[in-house]
Amino acid sequence: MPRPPTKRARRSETPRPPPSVEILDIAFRRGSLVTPHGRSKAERDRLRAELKVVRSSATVLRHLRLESRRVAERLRGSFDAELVDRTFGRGTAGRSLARLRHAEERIRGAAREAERAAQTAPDHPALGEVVRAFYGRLASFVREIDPDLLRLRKIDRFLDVRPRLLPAAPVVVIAGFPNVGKSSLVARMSSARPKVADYPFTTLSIAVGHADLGFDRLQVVDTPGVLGRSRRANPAETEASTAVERAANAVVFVLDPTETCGYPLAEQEQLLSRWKEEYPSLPIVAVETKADLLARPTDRLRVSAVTGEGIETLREQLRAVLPPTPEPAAPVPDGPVGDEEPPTAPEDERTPSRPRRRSR
Ligand SMILES: Nc1nc2c(ncn2[C@@H]2O[C@H](COP(=O)(O)OP(=O)(O)OP(=O)(O)O)[C@@H](O)[C@H]2O)c(=O)[nH]1
Ligand SMILES: [Mg+2]
Repeated sequence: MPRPPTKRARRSETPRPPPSVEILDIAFRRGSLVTPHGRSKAERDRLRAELKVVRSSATVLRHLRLESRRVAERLRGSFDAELVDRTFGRGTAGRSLARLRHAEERIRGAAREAERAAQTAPDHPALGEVVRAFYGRLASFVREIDPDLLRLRKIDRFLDVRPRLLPAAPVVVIAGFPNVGKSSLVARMSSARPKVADYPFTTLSIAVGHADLGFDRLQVVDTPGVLGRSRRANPAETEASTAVERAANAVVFVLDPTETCGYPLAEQEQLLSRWKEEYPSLPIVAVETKADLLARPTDRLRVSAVTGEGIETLREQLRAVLPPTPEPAAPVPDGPVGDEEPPTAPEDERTPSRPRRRSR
């Protein structure tokens, strides 16, 4: 006998009503719960009509603010704003937020008109007509922005699972070919514990760890391996390049001279040269990793995520190229990766000297 569908399956089969249905339902319910006090019946009728307008519009306005507030806050951070632009289309989130604001203004205007109409309505039926007409306008204003509410909810869910970068602490992005040892280095340098494995494309999205640089709380961003071939960027690469262009104060470019990663050193060097050309104002510290496996003479800093060789020198080199944090840094949390408060500081309070990609 076929099993009855589970609760979760039943829930996913039932399509959720559009946001406007939920919001209006609550608003009309709150409107119907008014109990006016007045000396005469006529006075109570008028007051009831006015309260219905006031309560229902205030409920809708509160819900619209709740729907937009979190996204609007996160979009103040340049990294999140750019990531959302690249993922959902440039300006999409901003346009939806603007349409919500416009709807709010129209609702306020309609509520003011309805309140005035209720004050001069001659009798009970006329008051009923005022409330009916207002409810109709309110419903159409909210229904019109259903696509925007759905889009903002989607963006909110997307941002919820993205690592957050604090605007005030410097950011170092760890980059290089796949499988060279980026995540191992991030784990050695910071609080992040990314997955490390002996095959390429282990890391599929950026992750943020924290390190104490002595004077500073440093955000260390692990990225998926970049091959440097010109092709359409996948979501992981979009995230990584957004982190470099919008958040990085420096890059640690990891080269694997042992070539156990599976990519020739010459190819890795070519990518490094391209990065230097593309980000001329960004300090790029090139390191050769897996120093425990190969002792080859080099002018670059040799590091090993296994023995810790070169890690302290790398920290010193980063200290030298990073701008100091303007305010005393908060203590480094022990929590999971990317669990910080959303960035809320305005653009001009952010750590200075973000690089800009050279226009091609
Ligand atoms: N001996 C040695 N092995 C290392 C070192 N660093 C990384 N490895 C090994 O190299 C392999 C790849 O390491 P990851 O840190 O996952 O490399 P990744 O660059 O993050 O790889 P992707 O996320 O796939 O791009 C793993 O098997 C690591 O154990 C090192 O310093 N010494
Ligand atoms: Mg990795």
